[in-house]
Amino acid sequence: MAIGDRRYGEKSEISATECGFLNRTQLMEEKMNKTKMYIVCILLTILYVNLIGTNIRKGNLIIKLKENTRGETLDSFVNSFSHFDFVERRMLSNRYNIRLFSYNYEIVDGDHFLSILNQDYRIDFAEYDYYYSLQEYGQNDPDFNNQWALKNIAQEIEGQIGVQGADISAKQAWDLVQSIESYSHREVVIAVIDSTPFLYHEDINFWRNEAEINMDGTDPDGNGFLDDYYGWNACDDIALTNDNFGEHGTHVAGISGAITNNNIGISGLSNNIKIMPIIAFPDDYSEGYGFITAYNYILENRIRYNESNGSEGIYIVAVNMSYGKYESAIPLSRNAEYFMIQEMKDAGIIAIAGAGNGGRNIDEDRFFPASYKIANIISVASTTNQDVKTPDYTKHTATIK
Ligand SMILES: [Ca+2]
Ligand SMILES: [Ca+2]
Ligand SMILES: [Ca+2]
Repeated sequence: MAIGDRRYGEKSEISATECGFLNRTQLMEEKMNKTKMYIVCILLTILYVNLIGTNIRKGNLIIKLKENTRGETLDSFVNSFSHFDFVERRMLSNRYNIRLFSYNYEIVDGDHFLSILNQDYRIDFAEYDYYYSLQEYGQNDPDFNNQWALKNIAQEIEGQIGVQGADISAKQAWDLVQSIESYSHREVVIAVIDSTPFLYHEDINFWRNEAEINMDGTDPDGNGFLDDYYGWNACDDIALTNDNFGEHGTHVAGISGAITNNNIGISGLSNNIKIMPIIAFPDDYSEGYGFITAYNYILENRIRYNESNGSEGIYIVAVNMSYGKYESAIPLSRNAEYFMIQEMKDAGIIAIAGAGNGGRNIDEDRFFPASYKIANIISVASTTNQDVKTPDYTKHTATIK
């Protein structure tokens, strides 16, 4: 089961989930400033390396000399190339007699000079001095380089060269908080209301209710939901099982909750975030009541957490809503969904709502829940890897930064 297919085509509504979450947690501004400086330094380094067209540090050479090439023999060796402005710069390893030298690359071509040096009886070998870069977090996931929405380095995606930096700055966020769980000292959960994901996906961090016993008809954690070990089936208001899992639910869960830096698949937007699956879609369409049941499950568990100061309940910080309905006749308030999302705001939960795939202006042609005017809703549209809005998705309304 592949996750993250949409990464090739767009920055999906899900991909902004933690973007919103991180904004709301108000990550330390001074660290952000340091990060910006750090990024500028990296970019300048990249620019410099690009300008010289190679990772070679021109004018430097690293040479391992023969053990007896020391003292006068070393002086003689250096002097024999003095016409190239050849000088010793520093000792790198006295034990192995490895040293850094410099020369004037405007006088002699580096390749040519190395070919001469490597035939010299006084050395073991000579080589260029290359630039190294830090191994960046997330980089060992094999498909990370396709995840331009996390880091756009102008890579080519399906024949289209991206615009560098047109991304959600995920890596800068990771620099600030490499593990949300260790940062917050508690299990942090995102509820994903969708179709059933594949609950045993090897690259997704699913939440499990460890205080529950699965499928024994009991409620040992006392939250009022029997057997809610994997999550909740809001369509039928029963415990979630792994039957009939769907591609959409797995994909959406993976965008946020894929395990980063595990050498498998993609990188998740959050590190150590847990994904709580709540099922409101038995198929591609769903009746509306299931969503109210879904919101109820989220609220019951988060309010319990709040009221017990974290000793019970679940620390659900956000809910992902990659769904909606075009229905301009719906009042902007005074309906059950509006009410429940407002309650979520009061409980401390951010609601991330996709702004629709119909290419419409949802201020006029309303799409709910994205069109509700509630402070905890982040309505998210989609851009391409060239930083223009995806035509088939919503337009005019959602601002992506
Ligand atoms: Ca329970
Ligand atoms: Ca049980
Ligand atoms: Ca991974």
